Amino acid sequence: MIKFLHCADLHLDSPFKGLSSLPNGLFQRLSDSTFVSFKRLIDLAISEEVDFVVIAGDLYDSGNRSLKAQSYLKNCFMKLKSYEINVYVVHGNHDPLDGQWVDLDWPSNVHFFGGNHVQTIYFEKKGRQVAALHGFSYETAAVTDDRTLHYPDKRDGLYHIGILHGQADGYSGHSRYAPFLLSELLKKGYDYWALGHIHKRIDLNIDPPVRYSGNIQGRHSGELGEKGGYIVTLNHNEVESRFYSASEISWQESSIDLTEVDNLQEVILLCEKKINTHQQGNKGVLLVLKLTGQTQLYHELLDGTFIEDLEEILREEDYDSSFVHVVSIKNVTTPSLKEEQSMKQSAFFQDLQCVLEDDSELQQAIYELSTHRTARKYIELNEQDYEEIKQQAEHLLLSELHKSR
Ligand SMILES: [Mn+2]
Repeated sequence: MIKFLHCADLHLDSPFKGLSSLPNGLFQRLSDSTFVSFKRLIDLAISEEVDFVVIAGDLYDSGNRSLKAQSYLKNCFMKLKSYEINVYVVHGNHDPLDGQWVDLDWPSNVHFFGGNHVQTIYFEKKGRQVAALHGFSYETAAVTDDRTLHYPDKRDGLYHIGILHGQADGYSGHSRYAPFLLSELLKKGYDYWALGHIHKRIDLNIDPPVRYSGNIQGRHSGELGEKGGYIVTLNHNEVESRFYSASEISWQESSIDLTEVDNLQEVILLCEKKINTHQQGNKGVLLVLKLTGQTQLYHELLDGTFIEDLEEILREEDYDSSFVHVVSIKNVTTPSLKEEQSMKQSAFFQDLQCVLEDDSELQQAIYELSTHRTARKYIELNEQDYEEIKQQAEHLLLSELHKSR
């Protein structure tokens, strides 16, 4: 039997760009959150008495691994060493081997997979080989070829674990690094595939598990929910695994339907109620609220001042223990039926619908952004993002139309 922790995409020392306007105490807690989350996982590995820890890439957020992140990691690994727990690491597209960084000496329980080719490292228990771990690190950020070919087949009675930082076929929205087909992974006959790269928990296959553990701390409103790692036990042909949440602060999204609501006072109450349902233990929550529904309040909400004031009213003061902080309130309400009918007759509205239905218009509008050298590095737009841009543009234009009537 072997027991291990599978985690990935630590992105230690993420700068949380674009969130620096959050209140001071909160931003500080967010800045520390990747570290706190990883420490929880290390403590979990120790209390669960695992044999080893597998980290499937992107330990650091940037190619020039920050010294702070490196020494933190080293301390964590040394702690694991004192419990005789090994660590197996591959580097991903965010922390490839060709970056520039201060080279630290790592404790002997830590094994880094090399670049360029798939390497096999054996895990021994009481002097006997019990498991084979296969993997590779990104030698440069741009590993875009399928490397599954180079993973050897399982041909013995050991437990075999594949570690791969890459993009499963059919999952859009992430850059195509080290793409692979699930069917190719299954052919290897391994007992477990520890995947990294996609920041979401996904089981591509149940038995044997082929799994993305997701990242360990959500970094923006696109990375919703609890984040953490899996404790996995392999016992002959049996697999048992359990997800443990470790994230210090979770991103959440919630909708409030205003269809039946006819005054702004009630909107405030509904928001406060919603916020209360998101309180949890001693964790922090960053909440995006969405106002939805066909409502007679549509007009009053169009003038953004109420929403701005509402955001202000709902703000917390204290970010020390548990909190729910409303990051933003998105107004996606639509006008009541009667209103909508009269709107639909306007020529402006009809033009707007034509533009929205024509995808090339949107492509053209954001062409400059998506081809900008610097912007391209930070922005990866997926289908959902495109839909959201469209929705917001529609909303903005309609509110202009209303104001001018
Ligand atoms: Mn990543």
